[in-house]
Amino acid sequence: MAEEYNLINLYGRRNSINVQKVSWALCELNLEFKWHDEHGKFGTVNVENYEKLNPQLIVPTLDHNGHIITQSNAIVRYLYRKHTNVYKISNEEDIANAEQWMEFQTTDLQLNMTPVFWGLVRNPPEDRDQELIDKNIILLNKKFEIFDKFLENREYILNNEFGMSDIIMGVASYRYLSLPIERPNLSNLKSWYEKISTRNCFKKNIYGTFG
Ligand SMILES: N[C@@H](CCC(=O)N[C@@H](CS)C(=O)NCC(=O)O)C(=O)O
Repeated sequence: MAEEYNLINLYGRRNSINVQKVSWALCELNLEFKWHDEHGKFGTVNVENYEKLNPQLIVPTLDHNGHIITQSNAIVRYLYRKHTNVYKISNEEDIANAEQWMEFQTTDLQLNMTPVFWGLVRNPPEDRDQELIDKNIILLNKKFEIFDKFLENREYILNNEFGMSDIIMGVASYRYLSLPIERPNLSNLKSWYEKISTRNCFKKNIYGTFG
Protein backbone atom coordinates (compact mmCIF):
# COMPACT_ATOMS: atom_id res chain seq x y z
CA MET A 1 0.00 0.00 0.00
CA ALA A 2 2.73 2.44 1.00
CA GLU A 3 4.40 1.86 -2.35
CA GLU A 4 1.28 3.00 -4.16
CA TYR A 5 1.66 6.51 -2.81
CA ASN A 6 5.33 7.17 -3.09
CA LEU A 7 5.55 8.13 -6.73
CA ILE A 8 4.26 11.66 -6.78
CA ASN A 9 6.00 14.20 -9.00
CA LEU A 10 5.07 17.88 -8.96
CA TYR A 11 6.17 20.15 -11.81
CA GLY A 12 6.29 23.92 -11.49
CA ARG A 13 7.97 26.82 -9.71
CA ARG A 14 7.18 27.61 -6.08
CA ASN A 15 6.23 31.25 -6.71
CA SER A 16 3.40 30.30 -9.07
CA ILE A 17 0.04 30.73 -7.36
CA ASN A 18 -1.28 27.60 -9.08
CA VAL A 19 1.68 25.45 -8.08
CA GLN A 20 1.36 26.74 -4.51
CA LYS A 21 -2.10 25.23 -4.22
CA VAL A 22 -0.67 21.79 -4.94
CA SER A 23 2.50 22.00 -2.83
CA TRP A 24 0.43 23.26 0.12
CA ALA A 25 -2.14 20.45 -0.32
CA LEU A 26 0.58 17.78 -0.58
CA CYS A 27 2.13 19.12 2.61
CA GLU A 28 -1.19 19.16 4.52
CA LEU A 29 -1.87 15.59 3.43
CA ASN A 30 1.60 14.53 4.46
CA LEU A 31 2.39 13.14 1.03
CA GLU A 32 5.98 12.91 -0.05
CA PHE A 33 6.76 14.06 -3.54
CA LYS A 34 9.55 14.97 -5.87
CA TRP A 35 9.52 18.59 -6.93
CA HIS A 36 10.70 19.46 -10.45
CA ASP A 37 11.72 23.02 -11.37
CA GLU A 38 10.85 24.29 -7.90
CA HIS A 39 13.04 27.37 -8.32
CA GLY A 40 12.33 27.89 -12.02
CA LYS A 41 11.60 31.21 -13.70
CA PHE A 42 8.30 32.42 -15.09
CA GLY A 43 7.73 31.55 -18.74
CA THR A 44 9.97 28.49 -18.85
CA VAL A 45 9.70 25.02 -17.43
CA ASN A 46 13.13 23.55 -17.12
CA VAL A 47 12.11 19.93 -17.61
CA GLU A 48 13.03 17.93 -20.66
CA ASN A 49 10.05 17.06 -22.88
CA TYR A 50 7.68 18.90 -20.54
CA GLU A 51 5.24 19.40 -23.44
CA LYS A 52 4.53 15.67 -23.31
CA LEU A 53 3.26 16.06 -19.75
CA ASN A 54 1.51 19.36 -20.30
CA PRO A 55 0.96 20.36 -23.94
CA GLN A 56 -0.02 23.87 -22.81
CA LEU A 57 3.44 24.25 -21.24
CA ILE A 58 1.93 25.70 -18.09
CA VAL A 59 2.33 24.74 -14.45
CA PRO A 60 1.41 22.85 -12.31
CA THR A 61 1.40 19.27 -13.50
CA LEU A 62 1.07 16.31 -11.15
CA ASP A 63 2.27 12.83 -12.02
CA HIS A 64 0.92 10.24 -9.61
CA ASN A 65 2.23 6.79 -10.40
CA GLY A 66 2.37 7.73 -14.08
CA HIS A 67 -1.10 9.26 -14.13
CA ILE A 68 -0.82 12.86 -15.34
CA ILE A 69 -3.17 15.56 -14.07
CA THR A 70 -3.12 19.24 -14.96
CA GLN A 71 -5.24 22.20 -13.75
CA SER A 72 -4.42 23.18 -10.19
CA ASN A 73 -7.94 22.98 -8.74
CA ALA A 74 -8.55 19.58 -10.33
CA ILE A 75 -5.28 18.35 -8.82
CA VAL A 76 -6.20 19.60 -5.35
CA ARG A 77 -9.66 18.02 -5.58
CA TYR A 78 -8.07 14.76 -6.70
CA LEU A 79 -5.68 14.74 -3.75
CA TYR A 80 -8.43 15.49 -1.23
CA ARG A 81 -10.78 12.93 -2.78
CA LYS A 82 -8.10 10.25 -2.71
CA HIS A 83 -6.48 10.96 0.61
CA THR A 84 -9.25 12.31 2.86
CA ASN A 85 -12.85 11.42 3.55
CA VAL A 86 -14.13 14.96 2.98
CA TYR A 87 -16.27 14.02 -0.03
CA LYS A 88 -17.80 11.14 1.96
CA ILE A 89 -18.60 13.00 5.15
CA SER A 90 -19.83 16.28 3.67
CA ASN A 91 -23.23 16.76 2.18
CA GLU A 92 -23.44 17.76 -1.48
CA GLU A 93 -24.69 21.25 -0.70
CA ASP A 94 -21.75 22.05 1.57
CA ILE A 95 -19.23 20.63 -0.89
CA ALA A 96 -20.84 22.67 -3.67
CA ASN A 97 -20.46 25.84 -1.58
CA ALA A 98 -16.80 25.03 -0.87
CA GLU A 99 -16.16 24.38 -4.55
CA GLN A 100 -17.94 27.62 -5.36
CA TRP A 101 -15.05 29.48 -3.70
CA MET A 102 -12.51 27.39 -5.57
CA GLU A 103 -14.16 28.39 -8.85
CA PHE A 104 -14.47 31.98 -7.67
CA GLN A 105 -10.71 32.09 -7.13
CA THR A 106 -9.71 30.59 -10.42
CA THR A 107 -12.15 32.53 -12.61
CA ASP A 108 -13.56 35.69 -11.03
CA LEU A 109 -10.68 36.64 -8.74
CA GLN A 110 -7.87 35.87 -11.18
CA LEU A 111 -9.55 38.09 -13.75
CA ASN A 112 -8.77 41.14 -11.61
CA MET A 113 -5.75 39.80 -9.73
CA THR A 114 -3.69 39.26 -12.88
CA PRO A 115 -3.65 42.88 -14.16
CA VAL A 116 -3.03 44.24 -10.65
CA PHE A 117 -0.29 41.77 -9.72
CA TRP A 118 1.48 42.02 -13.06
CA GLY A 119 1.00 45.77 -13.26
CA LEU A 120 2.37 46.50 -9.79
CA VAL A 121 4.75 43.65 -9.12
CA ARG A 122 6.04 41.77 -12.13
CA ASN A 123 6.08 44.29 -14.98
CA PRO A 124 8.65 47.12 -15.11
CA PRO A 125 7.15 50.48 -13.96
CA GLU A 126 7.45 51.98 -17.47
CA ASP A 127 4.93 49.39 -18.73
CA ARG A 128 2.39 50.30 -16.06
CA ASP A 129 -1.19 50.99 -17.16
CA GLN A 130 -2.39 52.77 -14.01
CA GLU A 131 -5.97 53.15 -15.23
CA LEU A 132 -6.30 49.43 -15.83
CA ILE A 133 -4.71 48.69 -12.45
CA ASP A 134 -7.00 51.08 -10.56
CA LYS A 135 -10.11 49.70 -12.23
CA ASN A 136 -9.14 46.17 -11.26
CA ILE A 137 -8.20 47.09 -7.68
CA ILE A 138 -11.77 48.33 -7.16
CA LEU A 139 -13.21 45.08 -8.50
CA LEU A 140 -10.74 42.95 -6.55
CA ASN A 141 -11.63 44.74 -3.31
CA LYS A 142 -15.35 44.25 -4.00
CA LYS A 143 -14.84 40.54 -4.59
CA PHE A 144 -12.87 40.13 -1.37
CA GLU A 145 -15.66 41.95 0.48
CA ILE A 146 -18.04 39.26 -0.77
CA PHE A 147 -15.72 36.55 0.54
CA ASP A 148 -15.28 38.43 3.82
CA LYS A 149 -19.06 38.42 4.29
CA PHE A 150 -19.21 34.68 3.64
CA LEU A 151 -16.60 34.10 6.35
CA GLU A 152 -18.73 35.78 9.01
CA ASN A 153 -19.25 33.31 11.89
CA ARG A 154 -17.16 30.66 10.17
CA GLU A 155 -13.90 29.15 11.27
CA TYR A 156 -13.10 27.75 7.83
CA ILE A 157 -14.85 27.43 4.47
CA LEU A 158 -16.17 23.86 4.79
CA ASN A 159 -17.34 21.93 7.88
CA ASN A 160 -15.51 24.37 10.18
CA GLU A 161 -12.34 22.47 9.43
CA PHE A 162 -9.33 23.54 7.43
CA GLY A 163 -9.46 21.97 3.95
CA MET A 164 -8.97 22.22 0.20
CA SER A 165 -11.07 25.34 -0.36
CA ASP A 166 -9.10 27.19 2.35
CA ILE A 167 -5.95 26.36 0.41
CA ILE A 168 -7.33 27.75 -2.86
CA MET A 169 -8.67 30.95 -1.29
CA GLY A 170 -5.60 31.02 0.96
CA VAL A 171 -3.06 31.37 -1.86
CA ALA A 172 -5.22 34.08 -3.42
CA SER A 173 -5.50 35.90 -0.10
CA TYR A 174 -1.74 35.75 0.47
CA ARG A 175 -1.22 37.43 -2.88
CA TYR A 176 -4.01 39.96 -2.32
CA LEU A 177 -2.86 40.91 1.18
CA SER A 178 0.74 41.28 -0.03
CA LEU A 179 -0.15 43.74 -2.81
CA PRO A 180 0.86 47.38 -2.24
CA ILE A 181 -2.74 48.64 -2.52
CA GLU A 182 -5.42 50.11 -0.30
CA ARG A 183 -7.90 47.56 0.97
CA PRO A 184 -11.23 47.86 2.76
CA ASN A 185 -11.54 46.66 6.34
CA LEU A 186 -12.02 42.91 6.03
CA SER A 187 -12.24 41.68 9.61
CA ASN A 188 -13.57 38.18 8.89
CA LEU A 189 -10.93 37.63 6.24
CA LYS A 190 -8.30 38.83 8.66
CA SER A 191 -9.20 36.38 11.43
CA TRP A 192 -9.53 33.46 8.99
CA TYR A 193 -6.20 34.41 7.38
CA GLU A 194 -4.48 34.57 10.77
CA LYS A 195 -5.46 30.95 11.32
CA ILE A 196 -4.44 29.60 7.95
CA SER A 197 -1.19 31.55 7.73
CA THR A 198 0.14 30.16 10.98
CA ARG A 199 -0.06 26.59 9.69
CA ASN A 200 3.29 24.96 9.13
CA CYS A 201 2.47 24.09 5.53
CA PHE A 202 1.66 27.73 4.80
CA LYS A 203 4.94 28.85 6.32
CA LYS A 204 6.85 26.21 4.40
CA ASN A 205 5.23 26.62 0.99
CA ILE A 206 3.63 30.04 0.71
CA TYR A 207 5.23 32.52 3.06
CA GLY A 208 8.01 34.53 1.37
CA THR A 209 7.06 33.62 -2.21
CA PHE A 210 5.44 36.93 -3.15
CA GLY A 211 6.92 38.38 -6.31
N1 LIG B 1 -5.81 27.00 -15.13
C1 LIG B 1 -4.45 26.61 -14.90
C2 LIG B 1 -3.58 27.84 -15.01
C3 LIG B 1 -2.12 27.50 -14.92
C4 LIG B 1 -1.25 28.72 -15.20
O1 LIG B 1 -1.66 29.70 -15.81
N2 LIG B 1 -0.04 28.64 -14.74
C5 LIG B 1 0.89 29.71 -14.94
C6 LIG B 1 1.63 29.98 -13.66
S1 LIG B 1 0.61 30.48 -12.32
C7 LIG B 1 1.89 29.28 -15.96
O2 LIG B 1 2.20 28.12 -16.07
N3 LIG B 1 2.44 30.22 -16.71
C8 LIG B 1 3.51 29.90 -17.58
C9 LIG B 1 4.79 29.70 -16.84
O3 LIG B 1 4.90 30.02 -15.65
O4 LIG B 1 5.70 29.20 -17.45
C10 LIG B 1 -4.31 25.96 -13.53
O5 LIG B 1 -5.09 26.30 -12.62
O6 LIG B 1 -3.46 25.08 -13.34
